[in-house]
Amino acid sequence: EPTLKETFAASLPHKIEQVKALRAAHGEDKLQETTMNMVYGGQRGMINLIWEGSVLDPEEGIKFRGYSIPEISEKLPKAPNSSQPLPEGMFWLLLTGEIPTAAQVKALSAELHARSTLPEHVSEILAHTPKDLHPMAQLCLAVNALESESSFAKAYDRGLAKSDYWQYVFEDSLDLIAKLPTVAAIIYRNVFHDGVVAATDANLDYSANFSKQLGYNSEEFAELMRMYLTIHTDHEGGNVSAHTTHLVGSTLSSPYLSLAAGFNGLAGPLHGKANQEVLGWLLKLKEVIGANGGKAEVEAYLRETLSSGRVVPGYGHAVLRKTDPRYSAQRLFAQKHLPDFPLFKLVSQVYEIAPKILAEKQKIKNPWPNVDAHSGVLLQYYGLTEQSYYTVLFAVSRAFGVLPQLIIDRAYGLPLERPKSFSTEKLAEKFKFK
Ligand code: FAM
Repeated sequence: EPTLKETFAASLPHKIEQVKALRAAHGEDKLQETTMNMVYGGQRGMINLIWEGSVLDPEEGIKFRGYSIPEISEKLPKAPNSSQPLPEGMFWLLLTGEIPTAAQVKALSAELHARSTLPEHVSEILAHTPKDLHPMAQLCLAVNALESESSFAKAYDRGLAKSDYWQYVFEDSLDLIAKLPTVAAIIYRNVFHDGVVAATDANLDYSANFSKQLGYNSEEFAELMRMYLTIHTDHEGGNVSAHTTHLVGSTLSSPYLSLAAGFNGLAGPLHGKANQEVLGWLLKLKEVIGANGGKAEVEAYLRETLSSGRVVPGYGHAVLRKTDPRYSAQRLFAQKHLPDFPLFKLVSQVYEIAPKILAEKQKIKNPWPNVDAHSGVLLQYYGLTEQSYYTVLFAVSRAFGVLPQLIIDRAYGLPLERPKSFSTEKLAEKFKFK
């Protein structure tokens, strides 16, 4: 059976032709009208990126190459005795648009395992990093330091034809995904435990090995990781981590530097750090309402958050207009594995109450929960209680979603990204506004 690289390479000529033909037929047609509010409003709703892996429907949620989350859970290959999809298969799907066979995914897992060794200087940097430096800042340092391994940067320096860029970006992407769990586990074990990272096993899948490296050996935790790493991969191109990786990559910075830039964006509380914020917010809620808290207390706590000018973390979305299917997937997991866990019950209680309260505020466009409203509670159940670490797990998964597009960007020969900006003065002049 063909490897991932062979499968992608075989599909490429047709894809490139398709793009060419589409542009020849409609290249000068208008896509939409843009308004000044879009420019001042963080470009909401403005179509300005190509992203092949997924498209987000405001009502239906994310579709990965046309497949919904329940569909990928059913169709993607699984580890023995597992009911969760393997993120390795998700990477294959996002890059090629095809569902891989079980044997293809097994071979990819083995290839990632073979590429997972870290250069010594990266472990050394992490060993000398202060423990109170946020784990996401440590991750960004380490991924930048991995630049030493970039085959793309080296080949580019030697002189590389544009048509060959993608092959090196592919190699770097696989290396990066392979090395990230070890980097992430070192950070976790250094900051919160004894600094010792368990050895991996070439026969295990990526998530099972990552779980072991973090120090969690149960099969159920590996199941959680398989789901977690699959559903956090990709969410269209416009979110900050995806957009940033793509933008920086357009300068022909290596995949290492591009992904590190994306991770810097993921670290923000309105993006990936919302999962940490949610946990803090929930634990505070638990403390405030005590053992006998009911609906009225949860409602009061929500109103207090809003009236103090803060956001309710884990709720709302820039594009989605209903419950995030990534939230629903995690809820199903919780209903199966931890139905009686008090923090899960609290999450469910907030789900019953928060949308109504948020909907009262007309400015909030989406009162429903997003992916981050649920993930922390699942980790808490299995003992991974260190909230400041949560975004690092998100980041490991996000690499599986943004690197396929980086490979595609170079394979399509997409140019340097350089939108046009205006000053307020210039805009006023355009509308003859005084
Ligand atoms: N709580 C309170 N206010 C909220 C809110 C929430 N959960 N969601 C939106 N708003 C406010 C928002 O702050 C804005 O207020 P101002 O006009 O005063 O600035 C107003 O409602 C309109 O915002 P919007 O158009 O509904 O949403 P945006 O597209 O501007 O922002 C989010 C989207 C996700 C940044 C926003 O909903 C939010 O801050 N949510 C809480 C943080 C969070 O959960 N982020 C994670 C998002 C997740 F999907 C991810 O990236 N991992």
